[in-house]
Amino acid sequence: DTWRYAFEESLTDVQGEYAKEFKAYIEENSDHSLQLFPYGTLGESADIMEQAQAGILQFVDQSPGFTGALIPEAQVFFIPYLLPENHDELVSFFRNSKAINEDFVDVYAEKGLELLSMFPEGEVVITTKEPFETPDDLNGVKVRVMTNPLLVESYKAFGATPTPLPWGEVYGGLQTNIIQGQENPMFWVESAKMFEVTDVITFTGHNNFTTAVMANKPFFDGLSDDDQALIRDGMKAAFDHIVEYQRGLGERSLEKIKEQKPEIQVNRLTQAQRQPFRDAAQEVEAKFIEMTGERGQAILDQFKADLKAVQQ
Ligand code: 6CS
Repeated sequence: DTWRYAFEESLTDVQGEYAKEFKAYIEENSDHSLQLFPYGTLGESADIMEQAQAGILQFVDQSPGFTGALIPEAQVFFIPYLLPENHDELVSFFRNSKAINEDFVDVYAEKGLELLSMFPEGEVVITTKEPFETPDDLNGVKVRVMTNPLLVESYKAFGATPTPLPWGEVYGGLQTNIIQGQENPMFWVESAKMFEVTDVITFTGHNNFTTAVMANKPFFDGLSDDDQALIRDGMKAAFDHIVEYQRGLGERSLEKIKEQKPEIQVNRLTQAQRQPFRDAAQEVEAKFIEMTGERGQAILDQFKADLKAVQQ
């Protein structure tokens, strides 16, 4: 039989590399085959999620950035300055976190989804048309964010005017100046040609891009123990691959951008310059609790405990 797996990026982006590794594992170790559907073949992120919930797709990669309305707790990934900047700590967090590997599994299950893996895609940078150093500089700047209520709150707290949009509207929106900025990891700024429509890349250190892979739950529950184990092992193999694949990826992507656009401006905010953005995190955390209540608080507490464990 053939299983269908859709994701939000192209085959050569991080989600595509992950999916290819998973496909290779499944096909080498079983008689099942996997059909991959990259971004653009089945619609936007919201569309592929619907198809996975309906069982038209067996697997879907959707980033929490688009899952916020469906699963409010998944917005925890958008509290700024929560995830570690250090790659090894970050990887260890994703591998060992109880919040991710147990608590979120229950939360996604309520929506008919078997959460199989969450993994980081790289440090988020903000690209804009004009440089900024302070929240004041962002006053009136329309920054596109994924369609996630907490991400909207973050950018309000950062002083900007957040504009939630599906991915397909971002390039054109920047080109026509409907928006003047966006945030994404560096590999995406390069591969999706964000550098063509924005002129300044700013490192604020406020987040790493998280994504999630899940299966349609009735499909997964109906599989034999062997097939379930096969899928879990394939996910582990893909996770191991993707975290190694990402070493130095941001730097390599920046070099490629500079080759194509030597005049690109790159600003790394100093720790002092980051402080007002860091201070905004408290406000965003309070909004998260407002939106998610006791369950959100419990996930956040577990999340922080898991972070502490890897940062010691
Ligand atoms: O910003 C976005 O919408 C997209 N960014 C990444 C890194 N992956 C997929 C997503 O659609």
